[in-house]
Amino acid sequence: NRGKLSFENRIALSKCPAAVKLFTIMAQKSTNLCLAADVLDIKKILQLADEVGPLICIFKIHADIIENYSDKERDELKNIATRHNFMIMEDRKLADIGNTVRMQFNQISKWANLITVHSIPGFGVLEAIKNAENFNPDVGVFLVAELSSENNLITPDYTKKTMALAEKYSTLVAGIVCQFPTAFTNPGFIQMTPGVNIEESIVNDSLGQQYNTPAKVIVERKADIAVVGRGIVNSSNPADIAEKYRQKLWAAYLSRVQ
Ligand code: BMP
Repeated sequence: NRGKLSFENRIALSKCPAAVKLFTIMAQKSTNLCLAADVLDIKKILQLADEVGPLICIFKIHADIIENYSDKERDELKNIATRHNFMIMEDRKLADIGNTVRMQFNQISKWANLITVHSIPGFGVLEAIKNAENFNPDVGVFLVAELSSENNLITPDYTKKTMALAEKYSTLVAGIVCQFPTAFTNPGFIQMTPGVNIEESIVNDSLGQQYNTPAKVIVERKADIAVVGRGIVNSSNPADIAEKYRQKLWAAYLSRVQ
């Protein structure tokens, strides 16, 4: 039962260096909160990273929505990540043939520690990344096995086959983006679950996103890391609300492992 094991005890069960680092950060900082910094303005992104940085394990971005994201800002974000000890995730959801993904992955690896990848193209996508000439073994993949959006096209069979790929490439795959504990059993993988809001009354947005509370995703759904975007970034005081999320998520984790 992977949900009962502590993050410390799962470090030795992972074959992926990025997962080892992430488990360690979570245990050291007492946080299983990933901030989805879906903001256009690079100044706001850097400010968020600095303010919320001490409270999170992952700072997740979509680099393609950021305006004026130059090398200078990439370096600045890296410096903030080092200072506050969090990992940078590019939520690119790579989904092309292996040869193309290899080139995309190499570029993104220059500044991100974790990169999301879709399993839809099949084994070639992970094979290409793993065998790239300049592959950086410290960079980890989060494979998307389920989505949070209503009526998405992923089937139970797709999730099962995604997990077979994750097992085959377990030195590269740090974790799984999914919604339900049934997606996988291996405690070496980290379950990351988006669609989280502290307000019980907020259950969806107008575009199919579905939300659950911190307690529900961590205890019932066995998420190790909860992804929170608008619940934090739309607030006038993101650091205050992020600390509320951190406390609730960490308390839910502690109640689960006991
Ligand atoms: P929000 O909390 O504002 O709904 O943001 C959720 C974040 O998680 C977004 O960055 C989105 O791209 C990501 N995400 C998701 O919502 N559902 C998934 O299944 C996978 C995701 O990466």
